[in-house]
Amino acid sequence: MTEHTSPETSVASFRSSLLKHLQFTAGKDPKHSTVFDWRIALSHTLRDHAVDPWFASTRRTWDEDRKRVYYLSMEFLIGRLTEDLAINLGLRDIAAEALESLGVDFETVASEEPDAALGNGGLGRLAACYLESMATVGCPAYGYGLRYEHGLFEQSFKDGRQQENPENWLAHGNPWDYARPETVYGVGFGGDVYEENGVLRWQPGTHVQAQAFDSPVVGYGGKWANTLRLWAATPNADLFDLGRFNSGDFAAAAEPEALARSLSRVLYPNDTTDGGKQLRLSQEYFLTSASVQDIVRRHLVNHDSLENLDAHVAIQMNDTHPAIAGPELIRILVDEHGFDFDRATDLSTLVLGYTNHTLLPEALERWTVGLMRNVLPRHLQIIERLDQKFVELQAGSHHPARLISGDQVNMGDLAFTTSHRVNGVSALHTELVRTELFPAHDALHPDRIVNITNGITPRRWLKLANPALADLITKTIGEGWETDLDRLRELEAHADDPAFLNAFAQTKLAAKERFSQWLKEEHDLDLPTNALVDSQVKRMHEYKRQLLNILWTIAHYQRIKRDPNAGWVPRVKIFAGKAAPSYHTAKDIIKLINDVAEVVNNDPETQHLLRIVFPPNYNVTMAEKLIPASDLSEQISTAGMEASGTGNMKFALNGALTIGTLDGANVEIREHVGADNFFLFGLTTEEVAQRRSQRGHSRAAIEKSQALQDILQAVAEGTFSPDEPYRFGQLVDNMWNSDWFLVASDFDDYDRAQQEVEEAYRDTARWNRMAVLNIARMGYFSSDRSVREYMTEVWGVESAL
Ligand code: GL2
Repeated sequence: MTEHTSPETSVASFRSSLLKHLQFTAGKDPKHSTVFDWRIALSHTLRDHAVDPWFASTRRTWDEDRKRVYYLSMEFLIGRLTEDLAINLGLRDIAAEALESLGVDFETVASEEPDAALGNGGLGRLAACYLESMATVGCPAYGYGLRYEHGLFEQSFKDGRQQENPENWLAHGNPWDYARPETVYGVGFGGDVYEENGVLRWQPGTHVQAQAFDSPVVGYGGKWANTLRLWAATPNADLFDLGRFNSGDFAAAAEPEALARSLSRVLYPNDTTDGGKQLRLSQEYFLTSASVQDIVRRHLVNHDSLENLDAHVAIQMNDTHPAIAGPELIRILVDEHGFDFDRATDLSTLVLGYTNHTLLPEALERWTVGLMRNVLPRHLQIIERLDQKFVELQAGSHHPARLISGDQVNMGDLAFTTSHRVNGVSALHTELVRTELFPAHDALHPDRIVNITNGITPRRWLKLANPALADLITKTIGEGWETDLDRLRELEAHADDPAFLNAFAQTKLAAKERFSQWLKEEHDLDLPTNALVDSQVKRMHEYKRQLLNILWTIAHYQRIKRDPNAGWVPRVKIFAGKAAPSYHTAKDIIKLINDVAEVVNNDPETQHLLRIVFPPNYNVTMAEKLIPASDLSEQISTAGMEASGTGNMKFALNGALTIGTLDGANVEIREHVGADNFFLFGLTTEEVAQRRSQRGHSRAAIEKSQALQDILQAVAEGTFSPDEPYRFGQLVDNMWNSDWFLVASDFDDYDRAQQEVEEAYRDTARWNRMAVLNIARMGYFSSDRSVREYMTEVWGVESAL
């Protein structure tokens, strides 16, 4: 086995590799090198070190004919890789020293890397954490995704409103991946199905080529490495019409090429909603088909049949996006390898697993039968047959669940029927998946649904993001917590030690200063470091209730104005997050937050006690700076609506206390850290259902709350939008008359919990003790634990370590 790289690599040899790459890869001499050149040299030097463990792991998997996991995901929200890889290879300090000896600063170079933002939010970041954990625990695996030319749009604010600008992470190339021009598959679209000698044949109307790009994913300690294989749509050379080009029609000549490329051109910017667009379905099939073809080809390299596929292959569908994997695998088995339909279905089901990430009806993908027929006519036939089988299985039921209902193909139901395991992502969510989403399926297959609570990688989210805290932990309990996060429990013994609590407070201050400096440099924003930092950072969505937070902030502001000397705890309210470009209400809420910030931040009476900071373009890199600097984590979604959340875990692991509802993984976080160390408020899932069924619930709630009436009146009167007093009329109107997300119903209890926060924070020792207990008890939420559960409960794969 390849050893941890660090002992063998000296600063001197790292330095000479850097210089070699600077000269031969970047083509520069040190005297004339820019930060970009140094980044190219650094990333190539690090990548060189990844190759040995990568080859060794791949070779062992082949030699021992190990079962492999294939993680299919439309999103991998990776962020930057330089420091992550340096840490996992044990080269972080060596790289920094080598650069320093050349007069170059590691952080400056690492900060030059653009974020790989190939994802929208939690679902995509989870996939990235799981990749890193699979490599760390030695699970032989491939991540399969799309190599989008443009990741998630960049957000800016113009007059406080969100603007979307194209993201261009590949503009200067990607130093991490290897192009594999020999690994290409044709992916078919459209066309017809016809019969030939009693067998059905699909003759696609067009083909688009998928080309592989591979990056090594190295686990912590460098003992194992897996592959992230991203597909890019590459048009055949013959798609370019040279005749037309020569005759001067340049645009038309390039058109077929452009169309083919569109499959990996851009990430759809919708978080938990779906547009139902043909291009999106085509992207999903493009990813799935190329991956399944690749998996089948790899299996056949050293097995003579596909009969034993399930012994060697586990395919995980990250949400319904790759749900066409079932029909695709069945199609390949039946049409190309002569399998009987039922046997092909059984085998596919043994191979496939499906993770559900949301209950929101708008997120459960449905495609019209017409669209399916146009794009994937053979797959539609297969789905029709699966639907028949599904109805037969439910014999006796008057309203059987269907894969196709009316003119809609239900991808969630399809994913369920073609998987041997279906999992939710927190205990509460899994229960709701069982009872609300898939009760008919659950009755037929009571063992199929399992829970696997999400996790986060402690390497990126503690060691990399919070070096001061990570050092304190290592000094206190020694090394090893990075791969055995339960060891953080040992910190509990220090939770009453004033010296330790003080040392913890110093790490928090250091993180605040770091973030404050970054905010100044990047966004010219001021963050006081002597205040309680209260953060809500995530996608903008009504169910996440940023509105509840900003309305409370208005109440807090009004109270400070009324009584400025009441001993208020200075607070900074941080908001960050993007709204889907067509989600108008979410965009109005962004505008409201920015408008309130404008008034509050410019009020000399309150400035020293309350600030609102909303940096644009929240991404992984910002999260790495912001989360460690936070004292309070806002996890305030309407109960029953956030499947899990993972930001909640990152904050608690970094010693922020949570103010939250009994939703998603909040429930389990509270159980682990202890109810005394968590600020709970709000209706429960059952109460939410009850409340929604009461007519006039929002009006009744507002009429009961003087605070809420005052706030809504201020907003409605244009206190925060003097140039356009009725700007937020719709938001206010909706609060009185509908309020599906129960902002009004939960307001007073949230207010109460915020008062408790205020009181707890005044007692510094008590607060720090609570924070330390949070850190100490978060071991369960390591993504290593989640991945090991998938390995035993879903994939049937053993660690190679
Ligand atoms: C999400 C859920 O909304 C979120 O609660 C969960 O933590 C993540 C990961 O399981 O998945 N589902 C989803 O579609 N997105 C999410 O973040 N985008």
